[in-house]
Amino acid sequence: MQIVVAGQGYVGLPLAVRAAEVGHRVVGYDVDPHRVQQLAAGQSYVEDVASSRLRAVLDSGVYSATADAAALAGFDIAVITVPTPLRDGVPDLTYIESCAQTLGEHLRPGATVVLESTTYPGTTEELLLPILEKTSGLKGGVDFLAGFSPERIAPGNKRWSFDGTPKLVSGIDAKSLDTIKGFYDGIFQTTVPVSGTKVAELAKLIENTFRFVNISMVNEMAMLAAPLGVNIWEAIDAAATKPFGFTRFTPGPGVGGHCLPVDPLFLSWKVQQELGVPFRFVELADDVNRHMPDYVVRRLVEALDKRGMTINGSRILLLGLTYKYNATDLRNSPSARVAELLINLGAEVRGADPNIPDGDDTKLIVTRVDAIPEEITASDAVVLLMDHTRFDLPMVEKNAPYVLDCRNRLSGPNVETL
Ligand code: SAJ
Repeated sequence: MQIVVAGQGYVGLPLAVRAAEVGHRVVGYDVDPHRVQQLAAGQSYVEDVASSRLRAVLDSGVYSATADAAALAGFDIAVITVPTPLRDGVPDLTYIESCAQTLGEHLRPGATVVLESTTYPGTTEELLLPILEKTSGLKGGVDFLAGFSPERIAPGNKRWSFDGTPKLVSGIDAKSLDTIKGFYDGIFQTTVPVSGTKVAELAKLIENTFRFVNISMVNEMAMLAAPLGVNIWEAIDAAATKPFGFTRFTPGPGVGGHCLPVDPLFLSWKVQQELGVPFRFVELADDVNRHMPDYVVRRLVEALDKRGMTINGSRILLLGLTYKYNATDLRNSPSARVAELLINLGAEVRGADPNIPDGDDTKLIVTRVDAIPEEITASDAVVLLMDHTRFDLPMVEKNAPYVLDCRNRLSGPNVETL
């Protein structure tokens, strides 16, 4: 079939390439001409899509990348995989809206549109469908089909591959569900049909809200265990020996990324809008999460104080600036807030992270350095925020005058954990 995947980011590109590999003719549409240029040149920028795979589907003519909407004409199925950020706590669905406008202008009878972008329940039928109908003059469920299928991509996850992860599928009606399920059955090993688009929209938010709330809970436990003189890491590992009814999460400097700190707030925003009541678990988890950097800094101030030093004028080295272990992404990383708090207290803050793409240097508010012995020994304190495998942790442990270890990877008289 003729497939359009609108949005060629970490969600859209893997889907587009996989759909092409299983035999569809795929147009990867993205409004960013630089991205399109890279794709057309066979250069993948997504971790789980090797450039060799991209070049193979380009060379065989089953995939093409474009920023030209005219190339969307005649699609059988269009999948929307555009970002859905929060703007000051409010869901920003403008990317979905503009994408729907563009697709609506090329929508023809018998075609199908699937939304994959994470969003609050009701978006598919109350926002996407009306735009498609208005711009195409066609009727959803009559002239064209539509549905929602959330993405479950876990970049770098070796256990669950792109097509090995069960895929929720839904439709605005039975025919839409049947068609959408059929499309994804050709790509994913397992598809899970649900009764309606709102179920699929909410399921996705439940998945990440569960994760966010539980990580925030262990973060709060870390703050409570320390003054109680209990090693939170040992206590969690002990709890994890329970073979049922427990999911192991570990404390850290804060939950970052563009999923977990964002998705749950889509839900709490919608609940507040529609029902006029707060989603208390999310609000509390968000509050705990926002204050983790403050807790990290407080622990650092206390540690320096014990050594007769003040944070003002101290030289602090942050190790691991991206949002999670081995990630390259800086979005919503707790390191930014930790650095801001330290700078406001008069510290000289440097940061080391071998995973940050050179182009992203400009986003840093710290002086970027390498995690070399000279930097470690010259610091008054080191904070291990993310324990990337590319760090030489034994060297850090040996040379640092003091380390606040947010990942429980180091030991020694100069090391304290969260
Ligand atoms: N984090 C902790 N402690 C934990 C787990 C994570 O502090 O025990 C922190 C990380 O350092 C990071 C943040 O939480 O700052 C998010 O980490 P994550 O492992 O949840 O990774 P993400 O943000 O890439 O989440 C994505 C999600 N995938 C989708 O939404 C499709 C999430 O549902 C997945 O579970 C996760 O990937 C994954 O497992 O890789």
